[in-house]
Amino acid sequence: MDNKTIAGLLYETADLLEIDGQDSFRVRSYRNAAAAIESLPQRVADLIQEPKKLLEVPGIGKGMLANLQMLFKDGSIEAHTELLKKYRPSMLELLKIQGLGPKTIALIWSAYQVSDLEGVEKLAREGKIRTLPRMGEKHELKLLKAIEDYRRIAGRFLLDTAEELAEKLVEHLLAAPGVEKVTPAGSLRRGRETVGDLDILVTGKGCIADEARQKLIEHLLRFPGLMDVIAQGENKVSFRHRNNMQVDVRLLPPESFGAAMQYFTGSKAHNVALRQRALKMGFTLNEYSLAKVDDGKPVARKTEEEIYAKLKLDFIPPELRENLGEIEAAAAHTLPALLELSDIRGDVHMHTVETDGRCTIEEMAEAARERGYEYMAITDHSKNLAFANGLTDERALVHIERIRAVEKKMKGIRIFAGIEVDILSDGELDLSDSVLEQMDIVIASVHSQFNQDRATMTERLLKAVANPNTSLIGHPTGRLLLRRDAYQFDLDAVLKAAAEHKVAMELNAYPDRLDLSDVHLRLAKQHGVKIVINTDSHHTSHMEKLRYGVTQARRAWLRKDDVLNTLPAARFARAMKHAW
Ligand code: DGT
Ligand code: CA
Ligand code: CA
Ligand code: ZN
Repeated sequence: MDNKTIAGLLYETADLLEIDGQDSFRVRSYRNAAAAIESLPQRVADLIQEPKKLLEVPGIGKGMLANLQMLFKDGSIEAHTELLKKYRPSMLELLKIQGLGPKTIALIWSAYQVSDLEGVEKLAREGKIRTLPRMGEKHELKLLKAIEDYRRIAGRFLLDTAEELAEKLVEHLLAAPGVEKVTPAGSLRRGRETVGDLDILVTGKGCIADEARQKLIEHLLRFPGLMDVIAQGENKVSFRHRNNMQVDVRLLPPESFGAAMQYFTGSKAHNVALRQRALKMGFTLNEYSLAKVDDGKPVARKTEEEIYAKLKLDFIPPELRENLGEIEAAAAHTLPALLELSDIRGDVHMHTVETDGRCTIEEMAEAARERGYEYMAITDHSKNLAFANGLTDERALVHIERIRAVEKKMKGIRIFAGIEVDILSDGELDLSDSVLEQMDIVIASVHSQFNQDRATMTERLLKAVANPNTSLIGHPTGRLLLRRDAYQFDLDAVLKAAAEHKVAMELNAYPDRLDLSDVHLRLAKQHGVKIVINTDSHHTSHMEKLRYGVTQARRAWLRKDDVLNTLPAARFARAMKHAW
């Protein structure tokens, strides 16, 4: 059991205790322990044998230690199990609704004994929420909207969450005898920004004979975290994981593995178009093979490459399989040479302890150098972001000096001095021109007043783009995947202006942002706007997230020359001063 899972259980317990009306001290003790475990560098699983060390962690006392020991012994926490018996698991889903906290849920429960989403929605529609103490019609409408939002995103997961689970499962399955290959397919393989369920394909000798297959399925069912089996057939097992994600595992014979890969990678739209092409050429295409229509003889099935080749297509990378012109391009041999992770020469959006980051300039630079980057930039926040301890003009100038000093003594990497400056509500930048002028890179970002109307927000961004100090716009739409929509503005107009002023757009690679999105990146390219892919790292461990940005760029058909941080340092520096 990993720390994240343990923390999740403790948070849930805290919420349930609060719903149960227990004293706030007890509730807090669970939340504190959860927070402590979340940011603990060592694994609780390793420390559990050394209770003394666990007790040294602030937030973990004797009582909590007993809970953790119980968790590792019986696989559950007593308070959690008991409360779930009392309130049913559907309560946990209710907690995920924006604005529906434990207090309100307790209120609804005590008035109506309703504890599930459908029930609460019905109450709200019948006007029965507004009559509760401290509630009104406004609360009720907000609640209905929140339920609607939740439904739209529920059951989808961020790319890194999906990938993490897939990697564990792949490892687990590879450990079974008779397994040669295990590959994620579906939306994860295509790199879609969020993933619905996991599709895992398994092949090898163990997938052929009945007995071996039975053994393999038994092994699969021992996967840690497997919660319940949804469906089980001869070649397929669907289960739900503890993190609520559904996983479809398919066992396939090696001779048709390529056909299965092709089919289950999708997308559905790509498959439908591909099948039409196959039919026109006298073939049928399904998850077993590409075969001749007349005699049913397979002509390709072992690898995807063979299948695309037989259909007279260049190989189509999974990221492009959305039926957005890739089949036509593959037929005409005009698929782009897509950007690769190795093309990236630097990551230029990073925070340090000077504002809300957790590492020093040196630590960030060291980590960037270890990744093999030629350059990087420190871009801390500006003062408008008060909760992040953003920089004033004075502090920004001192900070530049510090960055330049580290740059001087550090060999093997170029460190640019930059800033992530807030775009204020009227479009002005948060620091003086005389300070911004001294920066190698100015990332201008919106971090406040997301609710401006479309026209105002568009003006605000246009003004920031036109500011001669702006090098690029950070996380341009402000969305947080599965949590917050983009703010309203005319992206087309902003991109047009960006092309004119030679201001770049960021592709923020952090998996909960991926901003600009693949669709927007394509639009940016059409406008001739260049992209910079950044992680926005607040810790050295965040830097590896860059690959998620590269995946989205590939999905947008971007090449190396569409992305500025593939340039050598000197040329990149000029590009940050409007000279692309
Ligand atoms: P997701 O799970 O919503 O993130 O998206 P996918 O693309 O992983 O969709 P999923 O899991 O329903 O199915 C996996 C792949 O299987 C899908 O990308 C294409 C293929 N597939 C599923 N259903 C159909 C179908 O009815 N027709 C065709 N041609 N392919 C299908
Ligand atoms: Ca899927
Ligand atoms: Ca699926
Ligand atoms: Zn930011």
